[in-house]
Amino acid sequence: LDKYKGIIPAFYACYDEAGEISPERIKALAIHLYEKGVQGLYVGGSSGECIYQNLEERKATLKYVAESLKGQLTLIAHVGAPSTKESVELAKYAEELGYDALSAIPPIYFQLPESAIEKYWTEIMDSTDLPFIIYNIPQSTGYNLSINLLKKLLQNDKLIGVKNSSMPVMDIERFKAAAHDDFIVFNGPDEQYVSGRLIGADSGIGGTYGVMPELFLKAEEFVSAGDFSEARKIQHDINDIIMTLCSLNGSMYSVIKEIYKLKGVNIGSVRGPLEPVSGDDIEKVEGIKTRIDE
Ligand code: HMN
Repeated sequence: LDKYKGIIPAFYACYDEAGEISPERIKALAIHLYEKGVQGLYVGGSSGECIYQNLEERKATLKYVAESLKGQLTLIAHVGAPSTKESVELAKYAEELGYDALSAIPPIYFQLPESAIEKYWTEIMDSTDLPFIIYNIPQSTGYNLSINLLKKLLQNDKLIGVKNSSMPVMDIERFKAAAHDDFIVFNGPDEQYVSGRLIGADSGIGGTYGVMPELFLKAEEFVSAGDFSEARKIQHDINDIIMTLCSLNGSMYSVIKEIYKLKGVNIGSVRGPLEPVSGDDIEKVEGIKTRIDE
């Protein structure tokens, strides 16, 4: 399970100037991240704008990332979609492409009973031979993974971990405690990477790792070495940067895409209703990039 340990950036949606999926840009971003020395990629999740893309677009993204990096990095495919049918179709496609693992949010829009959520994740798990990682992000989905459901789902050997994006770091500890020793919990909120690791997260999947991989790799190095005071200093720098990213007009994803652009990796902008960076704030992105480079 070592292949899931380390810094795993969430892959961003890559569009051309007309806002359509760009194979060239997908490949360029994949190679760029590979060269930074990260452990793997989480493809087609929140930062991948999954809920704003149709099935063909999501398949194309999975395909071009796999073509660029299969066998070189750990590739996790997020396949959560509005219906079970679509999620299963994506899961099967990811397996054909050679992905290492699958992951999915719970069902969205309708507030379904836990029995329906259990069935949804189980049907995805049963549809392929790949290991599965639950994506828990209650602030967006309205459902917070219960220990009760986690224990039920753990009877299925395919379930190998949870990517936990809830804000209480304590949830990481509770999920670890409820599961077996090999169960992997991925830290979700980048603002809490160091604390997440300290309370038991084995690894991290994050949306801001890609624009500042050096900082997260360094933080991980200090955590692994038990040097918490140095790890905390890096977390402080990371959080200053994230707070600035979030203070500009436009969605955080669009700010991150502007930073990628300044780094020479143009992956286009965001798809509506997400908002692009607007007005004078475009100039402030340069300052954030400088701060990252320091
Ligand atoms: C994904 O699925 O794209 C990411 O793995 C999600 C990840 O947890 C990010 N959350 C969201 O984008 C909602 C965080 O890494 C986030 O980018 C970071 O904590 C900054 O707020």
